[in-house]
Amino acid sequence: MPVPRLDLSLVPRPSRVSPRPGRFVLGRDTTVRTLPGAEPAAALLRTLIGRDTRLPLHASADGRIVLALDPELEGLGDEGYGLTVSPQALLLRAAGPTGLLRGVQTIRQLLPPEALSGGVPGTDTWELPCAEISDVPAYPWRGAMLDVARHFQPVEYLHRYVDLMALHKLNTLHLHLTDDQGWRMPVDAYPRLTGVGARRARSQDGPTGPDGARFDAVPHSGSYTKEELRALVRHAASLGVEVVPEIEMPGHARAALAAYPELGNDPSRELDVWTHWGVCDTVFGVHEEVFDFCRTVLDEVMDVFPSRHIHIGGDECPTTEWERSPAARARAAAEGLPDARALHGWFLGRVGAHLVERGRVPLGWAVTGSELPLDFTVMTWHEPTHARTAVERGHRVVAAHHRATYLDYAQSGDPGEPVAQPGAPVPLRTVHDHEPAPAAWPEEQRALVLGTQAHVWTEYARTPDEIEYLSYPRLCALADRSWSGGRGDWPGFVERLRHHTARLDALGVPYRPLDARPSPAASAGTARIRP
Ligand code: TNX
Repeated sequence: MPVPRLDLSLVPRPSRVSPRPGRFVLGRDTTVRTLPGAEPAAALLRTLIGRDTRLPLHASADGRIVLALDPELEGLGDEGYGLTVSPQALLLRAAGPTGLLRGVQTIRQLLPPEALSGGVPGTDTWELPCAEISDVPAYPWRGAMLDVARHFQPVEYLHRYVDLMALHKLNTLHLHLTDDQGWRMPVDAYPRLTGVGARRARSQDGPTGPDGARFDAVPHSGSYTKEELRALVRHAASLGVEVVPEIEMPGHARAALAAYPELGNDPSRELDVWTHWGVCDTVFGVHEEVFDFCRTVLDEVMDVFPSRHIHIGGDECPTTEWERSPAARARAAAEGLPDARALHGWFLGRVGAHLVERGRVPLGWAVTGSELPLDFTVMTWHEPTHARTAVERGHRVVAAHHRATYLDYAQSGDPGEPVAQPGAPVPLRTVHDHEPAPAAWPEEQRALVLGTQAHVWTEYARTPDEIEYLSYPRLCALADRSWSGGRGDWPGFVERLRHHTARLDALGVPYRPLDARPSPAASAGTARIRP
């Protein structure tokens, strides 16, 4: 077990840590004093740290653990907090309730790693090193996107995914709920979306080769209930994580078209839920019925997900079908658009306006966002320079270009990597080096960058273990950099991560080992997903 070094072992790294002499001893008689407004943090402390240490952590007016809201810490924003650990007391303060939730995760990381595996039977005292910590995140958006459309994941796993995110102070789970290959959220007004769209007959097996694609013979299906999704939202909120749903349009919509062919460009065409990976040509039509559909679906989505942002996709939408369709071309002309290609931005703008009317912020994938109204927050996924182009125009941006944030690519060039999307690897260091808003940019442009997020697309990652292997430790790197901002220092991160992996071990995360050899010469199997 590595010896924890306070200054090195917290992930993400706090803004300021000063080690102090002594230890705070947590035992059966340790109680918690909760000041008004700190109740959610007290509940989380009891759930997480009570479970970790198997201690009761009862409430009392003279508790040695003190949780308090403190307006004096307003300068630390919604998520900042101050933590003072002395031999006599542990004092956690923040201006708002979310800051306290972040501080609870820091307390957890100050415990010995073995506590995270549910405690050691018979152990009823735990020591925390004394310290003074003042901590504030660099970016308000620190997220992870999980694609549950390509491969459905059980809702229990989404709870665990959120738990692990929260340990790393990540605050946004973006759920990719629909795509060509599956629709996972029930919509009362359109029951066939999950009735038909949640099941595909088979799946492409491996990358498309010179002879085309190969397929397995295994049907794949799954969808959530609204109650499961609401419970996920509540669980995430208790950890200070917001769940942002995504409903893809106008492309990546084949599962919806399989359920409701009348929403397509050619209403008489029957389509299956797509079994290939890649970019599908079939897209929504542009007749009014389609917009009624999108608005109705999004109303139900907003009812389940209270998030400020609602993602409506927008990526990889071939316009060939519209260009060939007399009805779509006529619609483009009637709307005064230059051509059928311009229907893409027009479509998203109309649907986005519906969200804006309801007080939400539309979020879309974008190359640079030039086709989208400025009230869209854009996720620039393509080139690193595109985030800058988008903020120059005035968009708010989640800067997440694929060469640094797509965790479906392999973590190394080792042919023994057990799971990966074809393409060049995205190594741990590249993720850590990603700076959403470089210091050299003008301040007003940097202010428009909300942050960044990682993306776990799941064409090739089928199981929770595979998802977790792709996610860790790269999500630690993204969390570290997006919390610490320009203060990212790679050697320091690696050093802290060497200690942090003991926490991942305790939590049973099948992460890629740090010393797995990065070169193609490495023998297959150095980086195994444990069963
Ligand atoms: C691009 S760019 C996609 C996904 C794929 C992913 C594979 C974007 C938002 N979409 O549909 O799953 O690449 O890496």
